[in-house]
Parts: sequence; C-alpha cells; structure tokens
Amino acid sequence: MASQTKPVLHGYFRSSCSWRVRIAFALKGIEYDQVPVNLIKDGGQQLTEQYQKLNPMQQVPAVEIDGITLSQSLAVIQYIDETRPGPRLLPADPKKRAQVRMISDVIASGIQPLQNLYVIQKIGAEKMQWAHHFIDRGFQALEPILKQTAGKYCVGDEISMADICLVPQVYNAQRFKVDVEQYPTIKRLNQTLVEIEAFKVTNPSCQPDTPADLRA
Ligand SMILES: N[C@@H](CCC(=O)N[C@@H](CS)C(=O)NCC(=O)O)C(=O)O
Repeated sequence: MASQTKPVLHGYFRSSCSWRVRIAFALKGIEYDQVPVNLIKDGGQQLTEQYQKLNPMQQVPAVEIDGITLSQSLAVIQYIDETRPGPRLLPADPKKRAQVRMISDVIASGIQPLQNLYVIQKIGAEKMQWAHHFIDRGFQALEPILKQTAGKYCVGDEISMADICLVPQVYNAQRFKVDVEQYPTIKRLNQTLVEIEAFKVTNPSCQPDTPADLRA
C-alpha cells in the first residue's frame, strides 16, 4: 500500500543508478525528497557508518518508501511500478518484459558495476582505460540486442526500465570517452530519450547537489 509520505532518495547527482530512480519517479509523476550523499567529499559519504545502516553495500541510491528502505535501483524501479499508477515501466507482455529485464541487466549487471567508482579507484592509474574498455565491450553486446528489440524506444514503442537504464549509461560512456557514434541504435535511442521531460529534469546537470561549475 502506497503511503502518503513522500519517498526520500539518498543519491548523488552524477550517480547513474540514482539517476535511474529519479527518472522512474519523474515518469510516474511521484514527488520525492532528495538527500545528497557525496561520493567524493570526505573520502565518500557512502562509506560512513551512518549511511551503511541505510545501505550495507555503501552505494547510492537508497530509497525510503512506504516504511521500508530499499537499495538496488532496479528493485526500487520495479517496486514503484508495482505500487504506483501512471505509465508502466515494465510491459504487460511477458516477452517484452523479459527483453526489458535483459537489457536492464546487461547494463546494471554487465556494464555499470565494472566502471563503478569503488572498482576504478582500486584499478588506480589505468582507471580511464579500464572503464572505457568495459563500457565499450558492453555496448558491443547492447547494440545488436537493441537493434532487435527497439522501436521508438529500447523495447518497442513504450518507454520502459530499459530506457531508464540506457540514458545514464550513455552519460557514463561519454564521461569515459567511449565513441557512441560507433553504436547507431544506442545513439538514436539516447537522442530521442534525452529530449523527454522526465529525462531532462532528472539530468545530473540540474540536481540539488550539482556543483555550480557543472550546472546547465
Ligand atoms: N546495483 C546497484 C549499484 C549501485 C552503485 O553502484 N552505485 C554507485 C553510484 S552509481 C555508488 O554508490 N558508488 C559508490 C562507490 O563505488 O563507492 C544499483 O543498481 O543501485
């Protein structure tokens, strides 16, 4: 049962996983509060004992919603979808739903964890090349998958969790200088999606914790 209290998103403006949740809230028209967790400042506020109580994985996002605390952006998105009205984020058709989950998993399990901050900090001097390699490798797999599944959006013509995962991952790819031109389907989908209001208002460039020099 959805409570009247606004959900609270503990996140970071530039975290792709936090951005996924912001997009889901925006697509559903759900008001929420944001509590910034700066992943860089003070050695990383996600590593504090206090934050660890919210998410033992010491990562953002963590979401307080309906009396529970959830981490893992895909679990949050699916919970929102199952408990709130508004456009479906996972299609009713089982085949399309499986395709949405497949694409979301390629990104959320097969790409993002390999370029996550904690991992690349461990890599050290080679971190740019490392992240570039794994995003590029992931996109080489994602491009033919999307070629098969995409219509206007990642799976057919309805926006879904797959689109929610794609846009923040393309943003990360650009940060790590991956040439998105090599991936025409990914590029086309991203160009379409970034023009949609729910993706625009949740962009890292305009969040409460976006530093002045990165604001657009
Ligand atoms: N599977 C998790 C991954 C969460 C995650 O990797 N979060 C990143 C930011 S996108 C993070 O908090 N990194 C902090 C760190 O690596 O120390 C999810 O989907 O929520």
